Amino acid sequence: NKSCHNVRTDCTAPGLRQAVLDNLYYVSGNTPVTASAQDWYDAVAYCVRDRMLKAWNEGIERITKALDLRAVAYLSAEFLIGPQLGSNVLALGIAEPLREALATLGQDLDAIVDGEHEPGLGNGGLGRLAACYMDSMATLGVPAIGYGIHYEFGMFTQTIRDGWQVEMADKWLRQGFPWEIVQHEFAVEVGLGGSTETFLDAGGRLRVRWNPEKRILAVPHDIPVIGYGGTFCNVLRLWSAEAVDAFDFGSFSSGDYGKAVEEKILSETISKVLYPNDEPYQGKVLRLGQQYFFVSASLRDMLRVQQMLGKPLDTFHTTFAIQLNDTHPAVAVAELMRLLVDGHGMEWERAWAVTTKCFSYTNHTLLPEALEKWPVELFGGLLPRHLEIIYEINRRFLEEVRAAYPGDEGLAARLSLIDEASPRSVRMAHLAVVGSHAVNGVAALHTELLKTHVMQDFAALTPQKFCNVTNGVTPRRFLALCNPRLAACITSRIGPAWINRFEEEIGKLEAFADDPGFQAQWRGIKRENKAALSALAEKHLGVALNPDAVFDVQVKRVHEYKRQHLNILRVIALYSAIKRDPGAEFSPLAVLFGGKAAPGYFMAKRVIKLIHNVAQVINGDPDVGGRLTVAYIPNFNVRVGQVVYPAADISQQISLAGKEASGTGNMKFGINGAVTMGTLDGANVEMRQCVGEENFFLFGLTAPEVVEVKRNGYDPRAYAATDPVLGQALDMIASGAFSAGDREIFRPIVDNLLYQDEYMVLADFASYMHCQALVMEACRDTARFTRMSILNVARLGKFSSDRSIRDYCRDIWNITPELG
Ligand code: 26V
Repeated sequence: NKSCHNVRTDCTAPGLRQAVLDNLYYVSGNTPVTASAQDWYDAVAYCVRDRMLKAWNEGIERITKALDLRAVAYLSAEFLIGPQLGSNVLALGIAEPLREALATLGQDLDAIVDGEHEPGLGNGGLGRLAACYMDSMATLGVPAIGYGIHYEFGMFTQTIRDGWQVEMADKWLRQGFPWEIVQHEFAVEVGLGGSTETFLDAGGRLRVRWNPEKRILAVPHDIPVIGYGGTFCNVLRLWSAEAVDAFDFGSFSSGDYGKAVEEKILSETISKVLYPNDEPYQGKVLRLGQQYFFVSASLRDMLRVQQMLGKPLDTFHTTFAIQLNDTHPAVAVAELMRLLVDGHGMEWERAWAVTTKCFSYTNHTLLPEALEKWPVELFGGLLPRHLEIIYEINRRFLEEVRAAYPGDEGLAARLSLIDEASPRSVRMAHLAVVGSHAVNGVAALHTELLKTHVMQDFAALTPQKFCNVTNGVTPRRFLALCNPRLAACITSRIGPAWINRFEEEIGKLEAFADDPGFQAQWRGIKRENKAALSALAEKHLGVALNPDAVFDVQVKRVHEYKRQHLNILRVIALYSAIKRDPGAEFSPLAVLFGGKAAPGYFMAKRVIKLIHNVAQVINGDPDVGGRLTVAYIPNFNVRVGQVVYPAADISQQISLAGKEASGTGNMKFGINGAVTMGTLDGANVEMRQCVGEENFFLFGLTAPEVVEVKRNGYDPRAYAATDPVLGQALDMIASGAFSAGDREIFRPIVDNLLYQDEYMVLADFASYMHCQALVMEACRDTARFTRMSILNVARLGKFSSDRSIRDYCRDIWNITPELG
C-alpha cells in the first residue's frame, strides 16, 4: 500500500524523522537550528496527530453512516484528559521509531513528552474518570462521543507562597493545542433567558414557543480519542461560546465601540472558566448557563446526526445512549423534551418514552451539601421554558407516586423535583433519576448507601433502576505510560496482553510474587521511580527525599472528609516519638502530600499551611536527621500524578467511611504496586476484597459504626483527653510548635477538631496509629512487603476502566463492544 509511505502516515523511523522536519519547517516556520522546545513539541504532536487521522475519519464515518449503530453520548462538564502526546504515541505503538527518529535530530522523546502543558479541564476524580472512560471506550471499540465544555481557563495552577496556596489562572491555550480540530460548520445557537408564549399550530394544536432574550454560538472543538492499538477512534467534542455576531454593527457605526464588543465579551464568558465542583453549591447563574449551554448544543448535535441518518425521531434512543456524569448535565432531560415536543411537535408521552430510554445517570457523591439545587426564580429567569417542562414532568410523576402510595404526602414532598422549602428550588438529582432508565453509584458501598439513605424513596419506588458500576482507571495511562520500567518488567513475565486485557491477564503476575529474582527486580524499579520523584522534588522544592525511605503518599483534592489533617496528626505523633527518644531505631519514612484546595475553602487552605509548617520543623530538626521527611508537592495534576503513583510504597486512602463515593487514586496507586493504608470507604472495600486482607492496611470505623457513634453523641474531646499521643499532637499545634509560637494561626483547625470534628478524625486516630505500627513492621520485612506490593498489582485487575465500561455496556447501555 503506497499510502503507507506518505509523509503523513509513514511510521518508520526515517519517515517519522522527515515528517517532524516537515512540520517544523512548514507549520512552525523553523529549522532545527531555530526551533524552540515548543516548536519541537508542535512538530512532533502534528506528526503523531496525522497518524491518528485514518482511524479518526473512519470513526466519524462510523457514527454518521451506520443506521443500526448505537453510540454512547457521555455528557460531562469535565474531562480531565491529561497530557496527550505520550498516550497517543502509546496507542499508536510508535514510541520506538519515533524515539529513534528524534534521536537522529538530537532530540529526546521523553523530554518532549514531559514538557507538555496539560489541559486542566476538570477538578479531580470525576473529570479524570470521564477521560479514563473515553480511553476504554475507544480501546474496547464502543462508539462514543464525549460532550463537554471547552473552558478557556481550566483548573487553576497552584503555587505555594510561605506555605499558603496561591491560585494562578491557567491559560492552557496560550501556546495553542495541536490536538483539537475546530468544526465551525457544526456550530449551533443556544438560547438563554426571555419568555414563553403559546400558539396554535397549523394542525390547530396548542404549542409553546420559547423566545430567548439572548443567543450564544456554541462552536465544537474536537479532540480525537484513539484506542490502544490505534485502529478505533472516538471523539471528544468540547463546546466553546462565541457571540452570534462578532460585532453589533449598529453600535459600531454609531461610534459606540465599547458597546459593539460588549455583547461578544458577554457571550464568551459562558465557557470562560471551570468551576470548582467540591465547593458548597452557590447559586451562580453563570454555572447554570454553562450547564445548559453544553447540554443544548450536544443534544442538537445528536439530533442532527439522527436526521442525517434519515432515522425518525421516535427511534432516537436506538441511536444514542446518553450518560449523565453527575447532575451537571441533568437539564438535558428537560431540553430533550423541549426539542421533541416544542421543536418537533411530538406528543408528550412519546417524547417522554424516548427521553427515559435515552438517559442514564451516574451519581458521584453522598454528601448532602453537594446535591445541586437551583432556586426556581434563577432557573426560570434563565430557562423559562425548561422550568415549565420540569413542572409538567413533576406533575405527572407525582400523580404516579400518589396513585401508588395514596395519602402519603410526605413521600410526595420528598420525591418531588421541587424542594418547597424557601427559596423553592429545582432538585437536579431528582430530575436526573426521574428522567433516566438507570441510575448508578460508583462503588458497591456507595450504591448501597445511595439505595438505603440518600435515595431510599426512589429506590423503593423503582428498585430496578438502581445498579452499581464500580469505577476503574485506564491501565494504559496509569501503568503502561506512567511506569515504563514496571510495565516492561511485567511484560517480560506475562507478555504484553495485560495492556488492553488487564482484568484477564494481570493475575498471571501472582505466580512470581515469591520469586526472589523477580522481587529484587521489582524493588529495583520502585527505587528508580522514587529516585526520579526525588530528583523532581529536589529541583522544584529543594527538599531531599531519600530513595531508600518508604514513600508514603496522599495526593488528592484537599477536603476535610478526605482527612489530610488525620495524616498530619500521625506525622506529628511520629515526630514526637523521635523527639522523645532520638536514639531509638526509626526506618526512613518520607510522607508526601499533594492536592489543591477549592479557592474559597478556608479550612482546607489552612490544612495546606499546617502541612507546610510541620514539614519545615521536621525536615530541619537535627534530632530527626532525615529519617522522617515531609514534603508538599505543588500543583498536583494528571502530569504530576504520573510521576507520583509509580514512586509510592504506601497509598493513603483515609476518608471517613461513608463519605468518599469511590476514589480512583486508590486504584492508580494500587496498580503501581503501592499498598493501601485505608478505611472501609468507597472502592477501598472492594480493593481489599480483591488483594486480600493480609495485603491491605485497614483501620478506622466502618460506615455503620460512624452512624452509631454519631447517634450516641460523638464527643471528640473525650478522645483527646484519653489518648495522650493524640492529646500531645493537638497541644503541639495549639501551642505554636509549628508556627513560631503563634497560637492563633491553627486555632481554627484545632478548635474544629475538638469541638465539632464532623469527619471524626479524633475517633479514628488511635486505630490509624496502630495501623501505622503494623505498616512499619511490614516494611522492615523486605520480602514480605515486596510480595504485598506484587500481589496488589496482580489482584487489582477488576479496577481497569475497561471492566467498568463493559459493565456499563451490559447493564445500562445495551451495547456490544466491537473489539476485545
Ligand atoms: C462535592 C462537594 C460539594 C459541596 C462541598 C463538598 C463537596 C465534596 C465533594 C463533591 C463531589 C462532587 C462530585 C465528585 O467529584 N465526586 C467524585 O467522583 C469520583 C469519580 O466517581 C469519585 O471517585 C470520588 O470519590 C467522588 O468524590
